[in-house]
Amino acid sequence: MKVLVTGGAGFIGSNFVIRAREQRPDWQLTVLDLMTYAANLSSLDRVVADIDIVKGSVTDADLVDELVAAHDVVVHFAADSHNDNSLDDPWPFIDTNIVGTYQLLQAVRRHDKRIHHISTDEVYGDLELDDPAKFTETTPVNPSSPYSASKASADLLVRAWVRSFGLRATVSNCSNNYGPRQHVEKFIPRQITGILEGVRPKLYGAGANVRDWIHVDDHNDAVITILEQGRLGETYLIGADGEMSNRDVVLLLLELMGKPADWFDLVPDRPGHDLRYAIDATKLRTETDWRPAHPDVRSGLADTIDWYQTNQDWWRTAKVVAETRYDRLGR
Ligand code: NAD
Ligand code: TDX
Repeated sequence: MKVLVTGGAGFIGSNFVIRAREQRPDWQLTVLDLMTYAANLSSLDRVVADIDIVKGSVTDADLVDELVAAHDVVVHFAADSHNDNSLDDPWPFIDTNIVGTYQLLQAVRRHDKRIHHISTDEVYGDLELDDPAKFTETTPVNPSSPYSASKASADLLVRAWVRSFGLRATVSNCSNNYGPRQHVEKFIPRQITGILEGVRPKLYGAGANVRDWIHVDDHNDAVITILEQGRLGETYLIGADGEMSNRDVVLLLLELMGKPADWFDLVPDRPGHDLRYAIDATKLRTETDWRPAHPDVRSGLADTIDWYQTNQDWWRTAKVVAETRYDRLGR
């Protein structure tokens, strides 16, 4: 099977390519990636001899058409992905996440291929902290930020192309991922690399917001499972019951990294900050044999800390750029 992986030099996409090489060695993989600030080509060092890499944009209709025609399946990770950046400059989110998805859908339709669209639980908005409810596939979309609105828009385009044109597509909405090769602008790598540099973790607001953490390999195993066992036209929520407040994540990182429990700062909150995300993955668990292999966030975080400690060349330059941006945003 020839698989086109968009955004394959980013966090989840690069881990997907590495995982797919291990788990499905007969797949021929091509990465299409614009190599924005969020990409790191060295994430693919381990597999570079076995894959094709094309530098280009999912918004480039001619390039997308040519690449889709030459593959059987598209796994669409490419996106601008950071909420804070979408509040600062929304346009790249509209362009890549909405227009880019449109170009892929049109090419997949023209050439009668299959696409799996990667999305996020953020399209459903947020839940109250004390609400026992979780998101399911029937929760109405209600996005809060320019980023999540652009992802919800892309999800709706996929659904419309399925209904109107019979497109062979599936969608997955996953909760917050953690693991190796995540950009240092994101919460967990920002705090781990900060602690390694002697900088106290920074919690937005009171640190009470809750995220539902899943190891990136569990997300990618679910994507492989949906490609093979998912029903066409369906949406699947992916999550591993990893709800934690941001404060509890920081306390765990401090403990694992040998720092005192009060060694963090509260900083100004993100505007429109979603309170809580939580995933009910019953549909995925019922319809497929996927089960998370890393349900223990504590041991997953310990491995992630090791990775950032061992791979400082991977993140040092990006760290300076990301913290300069945070200084400007006052966070
Ligand atoms: P990332 O920012 O680490 O990687 C995104 C990649 O897409 C980068 O390599 C970037 O260069 C590439 N890209 C950006 N614009 C492009 C364009 N126009 N054309 C081609 N490539 C382009 O993001 P990530 O965290 O790996 O997220 C991947 C996908 O998973 C996104 O669609 C995101 O919405 C979704 N998702 C992420 C999470 C999470 O916790 N990180 C959770 C659920 C869903
Ligand atoms: O320094 C920080 N301090 C802090 O308290 C940062 C960077 C974040 N936070 C908080 C904000 C969120 O409540 O931590 C939580 C996680 O923040 P992010 O890593 O920015 O993730 P989030 O906004 O939850 O979105 C992530 O999960 C869903 C990904 O970035 C998205 O791409 C994905 O769709």
